[in-house]
Amino acid sequence: MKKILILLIMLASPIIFSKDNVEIKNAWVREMIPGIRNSSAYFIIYNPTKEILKLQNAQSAYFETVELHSHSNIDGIMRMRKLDYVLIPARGFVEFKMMSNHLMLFGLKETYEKVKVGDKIPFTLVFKNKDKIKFNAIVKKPNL
Ligand SMILES: [Cu+2]
Repeated sequence: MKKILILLIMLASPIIFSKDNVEIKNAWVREMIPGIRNSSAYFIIYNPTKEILKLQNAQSAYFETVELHSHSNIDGIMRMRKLDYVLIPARGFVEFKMMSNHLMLFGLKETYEKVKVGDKIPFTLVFKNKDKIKFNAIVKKPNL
């Protein structure tokens, strides 16, 4: 029983690093509503290095502007706030998820307005102390 429990904990642990590369997982973009050009993107970023990473910008060719945002509920009022940077702890991870940190996507470009569920949108993350990382995020309906 104890062995099974340990195995389950290992399987459930998101911090299993195979190599020394920063990894992006479970990246997705909230399905665009017709007529609305803004959306948000979510992912988990793993930092297996010994250094704290400073994420300070994000870009996508599909959108005019991408911002790092936080989301908080203060006295029942939902607020989003632009962040200047997000720190990814050494040998740790940060989850960008609904009602929390996210990439705010402004101004879907006309060229890409047919984007639909299942399509992939390219992103680039820009760090102060590391090379850029590119990844694709899949367009999904949110699980509300
Ligand atoms: Cu936002």
